[in-house]
Amino acid sequence: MSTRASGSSLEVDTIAAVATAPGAAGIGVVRLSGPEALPIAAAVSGPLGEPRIARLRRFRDAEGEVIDSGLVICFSRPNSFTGEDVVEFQGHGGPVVLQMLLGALLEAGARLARPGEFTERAYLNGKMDLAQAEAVADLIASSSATAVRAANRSLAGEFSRQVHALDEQVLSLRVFVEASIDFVDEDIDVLESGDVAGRIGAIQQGLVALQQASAQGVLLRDGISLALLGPPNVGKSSLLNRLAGEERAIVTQVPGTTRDLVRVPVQIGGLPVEMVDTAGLRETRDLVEREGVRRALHQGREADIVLWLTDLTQPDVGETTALEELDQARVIRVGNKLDLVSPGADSISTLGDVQISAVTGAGIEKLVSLIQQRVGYQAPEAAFTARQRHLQALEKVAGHLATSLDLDSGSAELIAEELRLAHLALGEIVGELTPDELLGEIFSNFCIGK
Ligand SMILES: Nc1nc2c(ncn2[C@@H]2O[C@H](COP(=O)(O)OP(=O)(O)OP(=O)(O)O)[C@@H](O)[C@H]2O)c(=O)[nH]1
Ligand SMILES: [Mg+2]
Repeated sequence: MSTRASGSSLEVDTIAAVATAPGAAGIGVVRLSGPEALPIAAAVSGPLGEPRIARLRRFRDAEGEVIDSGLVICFSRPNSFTGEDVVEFQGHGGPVVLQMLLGALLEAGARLARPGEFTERAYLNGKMDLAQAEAVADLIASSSATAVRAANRSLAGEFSRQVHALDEQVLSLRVFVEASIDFVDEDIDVLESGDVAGRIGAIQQGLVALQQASAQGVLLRDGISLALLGPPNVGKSSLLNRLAGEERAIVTQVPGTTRDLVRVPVQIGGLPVEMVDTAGLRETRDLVEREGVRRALHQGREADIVLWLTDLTQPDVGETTALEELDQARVIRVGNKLDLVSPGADSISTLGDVQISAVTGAGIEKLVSLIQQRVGYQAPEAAFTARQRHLQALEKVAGHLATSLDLDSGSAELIAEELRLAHLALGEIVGELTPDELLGEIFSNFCIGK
């Protein structure tokens, strides 16, 4: 589907950037796109040959000195990523060599690309819609295999298709309601006639399904933050290590071992999680530990989920003021050291939401599924990635549909207006009606070279 932002005009500069990550690597890619891409490339590499055929060439600077040798491939418009003439140089992946190659292209007439500018051009040239362009960035930033698969589905247009399907329903209803404006006399109820209310209800149902799927997509893209909190020595660092699958934090029998925050990215059933281990909470005169406790409390307030640990063999140790101050919807109480408790000890079963042993691994699966439940993650099979921005737009749509049903029934004009606004909000997602400022903000969050 070809889409184009209203009001945005295509720039005609030819842009260039290093497309591969900084650092030393076997191969590095420099990308060039725009109307002068072919002559500029030829100035550096000599004749390019036919499109899509890789050629081995020497890359030279303006003085004719060899910078590198490697492959050059050109793509003629519109059959390229951006829809413009594109040339890719595959040279040796050293940071200096790539900068020198880039410098030669700039000297030959290209301009350094802004962050996300290649993808922005792909969008402006109708190669992909806005939700797909965002999926390019999300694919690159994916931190779990599930997130990669989901981003690929968005990139292939799965999310956009569902948005369009909903939009078509809104539009056809809007056409019907607008047509009735001219004919309806005062006594006829527009909501009743043609089952407008019923059709709005059906759209609402589809919308709720899309909102739920998108919320999963946002979880997959953004992940969650999870803080481990509790008194000293209860096994917070041991649990961090167990969930990370490696020894990331120091564990000793000395209370007050952890002082700094220890952050470890993990994934739990495909859900990206940033786990943060913290200092055990207690009153202390030690300056360093006090700062650790302050940071721990701060982290507890910031995190999406707090695992509050206690030692099942000493359930009454440790103060609970900090626990009570937390939003309980975000807290999961975890009783640890289950292996030290003799089976059948009565008080145990009621301690916390889940009992585990960080040492033996008992109860960890139950803990993991509690975490997923608490954030509403369902390890979706055919998920797509989505962004907070998309959720907000869908929320707007829901608001307009609800208002249209609330309106003084019979007012076709007002219903039509709400449907028009719902259509605009859906258009924002795929970028058909997205304001330029928003576009600028979206693409500026990409890296240079994307
Ligand atoms: N038997 C048993 N010992 C555990 C378990 N979890 C932790 N421990 C032990 O308890 C002690 C403290 O563990 P840590 O993981 O360092 O505890 P912490 O909560 O991070 O402690 P601080 O960093 O001091 O706040 C260590 O000796 C661990 O081996 C468990 O599930 N079972
Ligand atoms: Mg610790």
